[in-house]
Amino acid sequence: MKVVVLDPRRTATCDLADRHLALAPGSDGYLFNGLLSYLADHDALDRDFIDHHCEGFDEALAQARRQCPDIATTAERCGLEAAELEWLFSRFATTERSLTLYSQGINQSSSGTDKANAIINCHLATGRIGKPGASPFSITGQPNAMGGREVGGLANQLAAHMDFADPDHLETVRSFWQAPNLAEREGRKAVDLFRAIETGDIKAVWIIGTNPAVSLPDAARVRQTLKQCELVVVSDCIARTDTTLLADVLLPTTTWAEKNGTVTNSERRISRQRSLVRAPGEARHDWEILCDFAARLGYGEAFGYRHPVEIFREHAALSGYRNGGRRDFDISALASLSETQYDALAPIQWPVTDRCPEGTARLFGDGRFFTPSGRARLLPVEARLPAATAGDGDFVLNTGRIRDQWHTMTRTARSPRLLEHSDEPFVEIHPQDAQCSGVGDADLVRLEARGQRFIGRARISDGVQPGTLFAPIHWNDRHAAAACVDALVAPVTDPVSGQPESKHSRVGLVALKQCWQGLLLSLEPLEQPPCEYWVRAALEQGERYRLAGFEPVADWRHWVEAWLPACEDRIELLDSRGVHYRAAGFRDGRLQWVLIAGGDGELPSHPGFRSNWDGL
Ligand SMILES: Nc1nc2c(c(=O)[nH]1)N[C@H]1C(S)=C(S)[C@@H](COP(=O)(O)OP(=O)(O)OC[C@H]3O[C@@H](n4cnc5c(=O)[nH]c(N)nc54)[C@H](O)[C@@H]3O)O[C@H]1N2
Ligand SMILES: Nc1nc2c(c(=O)[nH]1)N[C@H]1C(S)=C(S)[C@@H](COP(=O)(O)OP(=O)(O)OC[C@H]3O[C@@H](n4cnc5c(=O)[nH]c(N)nc54)[C@H](O)[C@@H]3O)O[C@H]1N2
Ligand SMILES: [Mo]
Repeated sequence: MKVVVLDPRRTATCDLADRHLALAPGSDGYLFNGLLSYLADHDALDRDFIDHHCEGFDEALAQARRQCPDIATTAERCGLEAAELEWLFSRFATTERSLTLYSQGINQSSSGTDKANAIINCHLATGRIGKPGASPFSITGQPNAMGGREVGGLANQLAAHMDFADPDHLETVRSFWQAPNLAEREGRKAVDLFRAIETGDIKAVWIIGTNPAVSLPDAARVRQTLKQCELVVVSDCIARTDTTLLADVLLPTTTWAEKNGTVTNSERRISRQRSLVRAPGEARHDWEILCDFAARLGYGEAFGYRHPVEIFREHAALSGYRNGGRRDFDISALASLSETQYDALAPIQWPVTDRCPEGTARLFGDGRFFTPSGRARLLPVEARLPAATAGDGDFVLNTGRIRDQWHTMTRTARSPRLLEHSDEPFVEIHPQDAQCSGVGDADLVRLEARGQRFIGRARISDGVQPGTLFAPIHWNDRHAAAACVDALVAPVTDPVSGQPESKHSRVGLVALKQCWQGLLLSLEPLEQPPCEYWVRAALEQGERYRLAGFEPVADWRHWVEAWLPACEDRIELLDSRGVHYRAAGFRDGRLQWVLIAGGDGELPSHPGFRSNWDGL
């Protein structure tokens, strides 16, 4: 197997790859249009498959040729060497078993659906879909992203993958649920939803299992909007998040390990999730809260479920209702599971119907697709660069994940072990840019855009391209002074999916020169530190802060007293210049906190202070 990574930036995945093509940010649409032209010119099409199982091929190819007729043009558009592309295209053309796996580098773009279509076009044109080792494969991110779609958890879909635009689908759902008032139009997608709260069109919002104050573009405005909204209800399993702090009503929920139900992964595999531990405190299951809410509205009878299996059976029945093989999502064979059978359900891939009660490992292998004609559609793609490539700021900011944190850190930041991988917000900067901007490795830097800022530690690396920066999405106001990267991201979205362009924001970069820095260990959780930079990390016992200030501290004792919990005893050291300060507080003869502060670069090196107090 050969592995090729298409990513503007060098990532850990490149360690296992044969080649990394560092294309220009956002240029993937051109690359796949170029590939389609190449396949047509090099006799690498599957004419038989195109003729019998596809529609729209000629238009798609004509458009690809208009934009990217040859390798030279495509290479130029993608910022790659012609030889690199020749290598990739000829491999693709001659390798029958080729997979294209893609995720947010494709989707999070103002033309994300076009890019996905450009990829799918190449696979359809070669008949490489639904065959062993040969398919386009969109990797959904959330463990249950697919499951969320099945139940209609997107604003632009009905339950069971049905479509608002199809009158038959509306009628199917209306009649199944005997719901004459069924919504008939798409709802508002995330970014539009917040716009509607801002204009007062929406006055009450219920946020369940997401942290938009951190993860949506224009995050500062999202926060402001939530503050203004008349009623904000938040259901979360963690008490203090940047979003729960803005709630009028906070509903504590259970989470993974406490829940009982099913989840579905990227390959359509439905798995039982069984609770391992009891719900703590007042926490309740999300489904129970929703049913209670429905009851208060007067719909108690329709929502009188007593166990998740009852909800699952109804969900399965809807998927098969008036389906007749026309809709892909069909698990009707599971509609009569008993509670015991549900508990024992082994992982199974949908469709699961009377015709295929064991599930379906592979879709589309027979060349039949879920369109009225049964043919797959190629779509002409007019490739575009990111909307934000033009605009203020010298740098294009790319954002994404790191290995050992999950999204807004509400759960993963509770683990000291996971924080050992990376315990600070950072910014990857190309050496040339670092030099021009006067940034040294491990200096603090500030990114600016939209009147907002992000402070992180510089990581100088030739893994990012000159003119581009990378910052992680994880840190936020719970964990650091100014590290919510989405405050810098513009709310530009894809017209079809509504997905924000989170990988290509224009930002400015400023080198910061700290006047002092410090390290603090505390047994008890603390209030926010009174300095310009801080980042908090959980320890096995207590917490550790890294601190920095850009102004000298005139009186360390006063600074400490204003912030740290009062202690009956304290030890202090201050050098004659008033630069190095060490202090420790004791209560009941026990060490409560230790502070080591000093001039830049004069702190003890970190290892002894990593995850426990042993270093002391
Ligand atoms: N550890 C960890 N794992 C996770 C998550 C997590 O929070 N933590 N989240 C999960 C979720 S919900 C998701 S959606 C997935 C996301 O999984 P991925 O999509 O793999 O993750 P990202 O880090 O968002 O971005 C992927 C890559 O896209 C690249 N990229 C940026 N711009 C472009 C471009 O124009 N073209 C191309 N080809 N690439 C580009 C970035 O440099 C980055 O390396 O991860 C899932 N897995
Ligand atoms: N700039 C930039 N922004 C991005 C991205 C990016 O790459 N770049 N990626 C985007 C992507 S792909 C994603 S998926 C989002 C993720 O963004 P979010 O979904 O906002 O992030 P999470 O931290 O996963 O938020 C989940 C919340 O639900 C809570 N929770 C966990 N389990 C349960 C439960 O069972 N019930 C309830 N009610 N609550 C629960 C958690 O404590 C947490 O507060 O971020 C998006 N934002
Ligand atoms: Mo995601």
